[in-house]
Amino acid sequence: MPIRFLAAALLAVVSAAPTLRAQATPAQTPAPEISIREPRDGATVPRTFTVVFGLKNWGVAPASVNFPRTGHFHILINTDAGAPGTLIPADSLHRHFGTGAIETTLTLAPGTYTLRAVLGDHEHKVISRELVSAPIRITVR
Ligand SMILES: [Cu+2]
Repeated sequence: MPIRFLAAALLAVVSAAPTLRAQATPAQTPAPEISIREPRDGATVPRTFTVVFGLKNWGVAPASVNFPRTGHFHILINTDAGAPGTLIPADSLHRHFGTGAIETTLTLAPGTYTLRAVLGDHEHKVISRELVSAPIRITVR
């Protein structure tokens, strides 16, 4: 009996789907989301640790590739990204992953740090604020 109820409920959802689709704007594209999946905010990590990037509704490409809605990751250490269109510096606080890497290892001296992931375009420029992650705070022991 519960299965029959579930089937009826599913049928109702499927029937409603064309109506829902008709209300969506066809040209609407989902907003990109960027994050640092690992380490977690507030984590304590060893001097050398893995960083895993997260990205939704956007693509990853090597720095040399100019393709719409793609970019490569950067880690910003104890600093925020500039405005969209700003060149991301290449120094100890701005690490570039121009090969298209989606995870990496970092080695930092013991202390407390704020990390942000930023997707940059093929010219290493900030694309948009949506492609600057929320900061995470970590302690390196
Ligand atoms: Cu770059």
